[in-house]
Amino acid sequence: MLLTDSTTIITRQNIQILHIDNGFASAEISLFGGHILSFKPKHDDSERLWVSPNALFDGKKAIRGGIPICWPWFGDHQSNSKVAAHGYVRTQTWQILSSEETDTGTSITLKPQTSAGDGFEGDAQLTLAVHVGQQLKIQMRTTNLGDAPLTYNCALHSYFAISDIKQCELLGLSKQYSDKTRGYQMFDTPQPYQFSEETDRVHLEQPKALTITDGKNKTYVRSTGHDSIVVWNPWQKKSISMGDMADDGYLTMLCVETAITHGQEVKVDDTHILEQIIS
Ligand code: TA6
Repeated sequence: MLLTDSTTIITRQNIQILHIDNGFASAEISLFGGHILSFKPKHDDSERLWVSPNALFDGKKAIRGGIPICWPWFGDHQSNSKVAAHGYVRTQTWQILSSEETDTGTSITLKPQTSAGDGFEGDAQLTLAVHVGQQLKIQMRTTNLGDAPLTYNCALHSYFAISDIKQCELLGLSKQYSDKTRGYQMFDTPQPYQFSEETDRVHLEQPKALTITDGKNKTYVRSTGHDSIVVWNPWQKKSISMGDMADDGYLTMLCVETAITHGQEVKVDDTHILEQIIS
């Protein structure tokens, strides 16, 4: 296996995890799902990502927390109720394509076992490029290998660690959003953007920079290649209903997802890149 000096393999239940520890940060990437589980910059040693204490590491169910890779669709499939929500790559075992130490950190590229699957007609290759440095830079690269344009949706479904959702504020969104909890009706983004109930929103704007503040810490989220930002907190009732979430799990997490939810076309031989940078 291609490993660098700062990378080791650890095992958690049935899953192999890349543990990266360099001069800038430590991080963990599960080979199940190509799923980043942890990012802790050395300058403040503060974990940016949230993983449920009840998450399953059985190699079957998507891990609750970290950064699930939703591809080649987001949410429920538009026409096929038999296929899993958020696509089929977050429950595959991925393989390392390359790893490299650079003067700004550790770069790892991975790909799923297959980019083909029920529910997607495109002939594409998905690769994930992760750079662990002072910032965590994640790129989902979708290359069209076919002989016709393809269209897909996706998300870096990032779960951020916060001290208390009731003290949390999200800065940087200002336009309208579609509210899944209210029949996908459109509403204006609240100012200040605070949380007091189940929140499941697709913001139809492409902010380059967002800030999550909880009164103690600030997490910065920068995005490119997206058409929307998804914001999700299940709140208490849904947390209780989820077996891989503690009843009060909603209190210390917030999903801010860099996403394509309205169809991204990729021309033949082209590559679309969805990028999220966390600091
Ligand atoms: O990103 C928000 C969302 O689509 C919610 O509707 C909720 O389903 C969440 O993703 C988690 O989905 P999962 O399939 O990981 O339980």
